[in-house]
Amino acid sequence: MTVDIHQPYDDNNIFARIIRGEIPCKKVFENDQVLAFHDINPQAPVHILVIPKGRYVSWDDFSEKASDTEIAALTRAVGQISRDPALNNGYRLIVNCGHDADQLVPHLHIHILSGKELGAKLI
Ligand code: DGP
Repeated sequence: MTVDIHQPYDDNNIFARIIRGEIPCKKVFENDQVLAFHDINPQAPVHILVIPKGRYVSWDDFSEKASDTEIAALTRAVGQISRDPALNNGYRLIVNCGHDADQLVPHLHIHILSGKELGAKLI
């Protein structure tokens, strides 16, 4: 089921459970504010999900309610992960937000895709 941008945060969503360590993940980065791990269904040779540890359903929610510290932390984490030599040839960031973007997991996540020519752009 797709995410409704305005739905309340569900503490049992899959990424909340990954943050709590109840479900394993292949971790690539972690600090106090951010966790990053490999996507379970990779769409490219490199497919990493970067998530804030705070309770945010979507970009909509995060950009309105997150502190400047959380916003900076997420941005810096994406930058740090993306500077890995494996991504030196370029990468694409995708954030699906709400129903029309087919967001499936109701916890904000930034997709980092890399490791091949990624093909046609939507825009
Ligand atoms: P989106 O459509 O933007 O909501 O993408 C959700 C992504 O989450 C999708 O690419 C698959 C990934 N995903 C779903 N469940 C799990 C899981 O349990 N572990 C990991 N690592 N990724 C998951």
